[in-house]
Amino acid sequence: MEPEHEAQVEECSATEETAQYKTCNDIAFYRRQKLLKSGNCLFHARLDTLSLSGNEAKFQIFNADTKVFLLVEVYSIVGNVVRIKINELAPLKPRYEVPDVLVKEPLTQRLIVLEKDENSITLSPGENGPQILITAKPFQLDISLQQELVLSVNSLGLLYFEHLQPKPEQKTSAETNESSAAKSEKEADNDLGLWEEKFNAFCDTKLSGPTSVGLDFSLHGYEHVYGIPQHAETFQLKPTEDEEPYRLFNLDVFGHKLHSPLGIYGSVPLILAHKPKKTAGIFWLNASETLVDISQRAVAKPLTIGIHQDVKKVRPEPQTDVRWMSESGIIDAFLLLGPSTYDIFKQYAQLTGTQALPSLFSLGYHQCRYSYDDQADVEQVDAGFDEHDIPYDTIWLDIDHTRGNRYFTWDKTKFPNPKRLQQRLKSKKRKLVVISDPHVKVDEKYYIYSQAKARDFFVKDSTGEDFIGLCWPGESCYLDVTNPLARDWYADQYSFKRYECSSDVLYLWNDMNEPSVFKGPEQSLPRNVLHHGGWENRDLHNLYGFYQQMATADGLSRRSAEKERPFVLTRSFFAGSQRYGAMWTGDNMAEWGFLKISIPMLLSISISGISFCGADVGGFFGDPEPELLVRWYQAGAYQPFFRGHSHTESKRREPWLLGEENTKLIRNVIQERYLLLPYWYTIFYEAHVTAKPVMRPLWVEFPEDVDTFGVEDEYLVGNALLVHPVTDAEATAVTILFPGSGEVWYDVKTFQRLQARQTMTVSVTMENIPVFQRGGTVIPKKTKVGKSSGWMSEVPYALQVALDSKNSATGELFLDDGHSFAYQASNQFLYRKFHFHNGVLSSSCADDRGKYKTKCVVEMVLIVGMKASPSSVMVCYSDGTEKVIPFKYDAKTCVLTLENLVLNVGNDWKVKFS
Ligand code: NBV
Repeated sequence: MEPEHEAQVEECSATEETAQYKTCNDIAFYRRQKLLKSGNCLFHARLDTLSLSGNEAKFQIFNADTKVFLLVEVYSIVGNVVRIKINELAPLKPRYEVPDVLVKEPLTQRLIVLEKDENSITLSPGENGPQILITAKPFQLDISLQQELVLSVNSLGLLYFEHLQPKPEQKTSAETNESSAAKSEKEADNDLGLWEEKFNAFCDTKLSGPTSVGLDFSLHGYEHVYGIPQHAETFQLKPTEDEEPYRLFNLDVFGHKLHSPLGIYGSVPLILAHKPKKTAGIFWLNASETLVDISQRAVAKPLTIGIHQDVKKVRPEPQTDVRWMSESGIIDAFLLLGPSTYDIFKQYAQLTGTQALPSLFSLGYHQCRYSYDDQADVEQVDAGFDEHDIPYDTIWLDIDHTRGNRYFTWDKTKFPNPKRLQQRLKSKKRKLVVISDPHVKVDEKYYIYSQAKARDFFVKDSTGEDFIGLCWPGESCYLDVTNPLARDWYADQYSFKRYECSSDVLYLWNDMNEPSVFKGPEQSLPRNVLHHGGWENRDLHNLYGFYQQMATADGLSRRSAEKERPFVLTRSFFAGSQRYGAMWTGDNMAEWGFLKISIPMLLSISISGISFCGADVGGFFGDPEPELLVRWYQAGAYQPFFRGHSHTESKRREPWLLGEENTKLIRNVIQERYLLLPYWYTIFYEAHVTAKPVMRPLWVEFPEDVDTFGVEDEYLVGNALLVHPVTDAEATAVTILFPGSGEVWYDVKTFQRLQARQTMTVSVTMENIPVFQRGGTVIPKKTKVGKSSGWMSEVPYALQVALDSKNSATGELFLDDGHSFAYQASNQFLYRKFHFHNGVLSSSCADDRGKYKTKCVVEMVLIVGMKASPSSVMVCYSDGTEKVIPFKYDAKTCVLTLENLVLNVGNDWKVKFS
């Protein structure tokens, strides 16, 4: 489709700098909820209403004050998850229930009554399943697993539920002959923002009046809590008493500050609590603005639980109370009972899905800038990588590649031949990523606008007209991506036929999808704009970016008839976004503090299901000094999504612009990333099938080591690499915790062996950052780098075997074509296991469904930590033949090296060291 030529329309000159953001006291539902004090629960359960039918347990609870009945539904989901839903028994109209986030209706089990007395009933799906104790007066739930009380619901009595009411008649004060007392009562009402809420110049009128819900959860024995991204904050969540609560409300916060609980671009309402050996989680499925209060205390606990408590014997135990407060919707909470950390990841993934398997190219290095000037500029940058011998996979085009910020179009003065650009990139086995924002320029001549308008696919204002806001193109409408028909149409716009000059090497970037509206309340849509089904934005605000990325990813899959895997980067996200691609942390600054905080921010996102995450390398705003830029590349190379990006006013900073020495340092680390691509790809596959995060906090791998619980300056990549990026200027040393008692760690450069558990100060130079391989692991690598990941598909592998204290090691390699769905559709993959034990390294099949054929071979093997030289090394091939081969042994480093091997990756073979 060739859109008609249009006159250049003046673009929006608005900037984001004027936006103002709420603090909690500006939020009316927070003020209302905070009037409810703990220990004063007005809800009573009516146990006589309990019905158990199918796998569902239902009963009513009653608010003694408002006389409103609520319906509680309890489900036991297979695999130690309990779901609690609370809604009005008879709402005036339906309340919003979040669709599309759960992958499917969870598989439930039948609940039976285990015990019963006047004031309580215990339900359970069976002997080893969770037990749910329902107490009637006051209403409370206690959930235990394997005889241990994990969490309590409403034990602080903070259940809060504003039932829908008809709007009170508006009467003038003359009509009512209003007294001054009545007036001040009204003012107080206004202050509670029941039907109307003011913030600066904005007035939010509420279609349904007050609709807030809230509930408290007490996590027994837990004092370490994590999750609820996205905040530019520490990894471990802090108590919020006397502070602002953590806010989950997706906003484009221009120049966001460090260490703030203010919500930024995306949110995942999942909190994890960890104590030695055990992890628990709460997933609060609500897409409206949500505030989370955290408080911690020590409580005296009886030694056992349930009716067998021995109340005389007590012990102090830590407890974390988590209070969730949302603006609208229903209460729908999933209690993830673990008990192990990896069980929690599985339980959450069972609900919201796992990380989509990225195409191999997207794990390489991405070069981005807001914006490259024109086609020649892009071609020069591309050539620069070859000239400086730096591998990279994609170059990105920001908003200025379009005609007046009309997405899906090209500014032909700057990009006269986008097809040729893509062909050139393709010939170098590289890709192009272009931006596509959800705002649509109001312009009848712009086909995206006119078609979406004709189909009624825009978000409406409260009067039912298309909402018009300001964004990059000037006056803009916003696609209602919550409408399945709009998504379907939008996905189609990515087809090769419709998207002018697009080809199969063009991939996508969804930005500004909180969505961002210049001069809008908090730089976003007014909460009373209307979406599909008549829902207000307040009901589903946090889902907007999730839906845009879903539709974009769908469009990319469809354009290849579902054969090729999509790549879509999103700024805004929600629970489940992991199914659609990658996210990045948005507009950070070229400052050391932002480099440092990228680690806790990415850890929070990673444990919340989204493994494919990264932060702009170099910092988006400002100009990093060379040292900071180098350190950022060194950190970014060991983070899942690795992209250099900079603002339009920042100086150019392609990797070779800061002098020979810095170019070398950056080249080295990008090359290191490329050598490690087989490992990254394998751990992404693992995340895809088992839900284990790619970037892991130490406590996930060392769940019993309390000292790891607060660590947020180092982390693991997969289970094998311990990384401690340098995040301070002029650092000459960093202090590293080597976790795991009895564990062995090896410096990946020097092979120095370090015995854990210990904390050590390790000196650093500008050459590299501290990275250690865990003894007991095998890391698959490539032996050479190429211009891009595509150049490296035939390059032989190297196996880096690091021995543990028992002289053993294991590791995996996942391999397929790197880009299609054939691994799923026709088992075109290989999943191999490498095992070193009793002096034998073996290669075997880890999944016998895999049928992928490859000529690729393992050419090199490194055994790290081999204390003595063997006298001979022999290879046993899959056809039964054997051959003694040469080897090198370095007694100083204890490293044995085998070179020039020809061991097919797809075959079983053995190497014997004797
Ligand atoms: O599209 C321009 C930028 C983009 O480069 C950046 O990565 C986004 O986070 N975008 C925000 C718009 C506003 C930048 C000030």
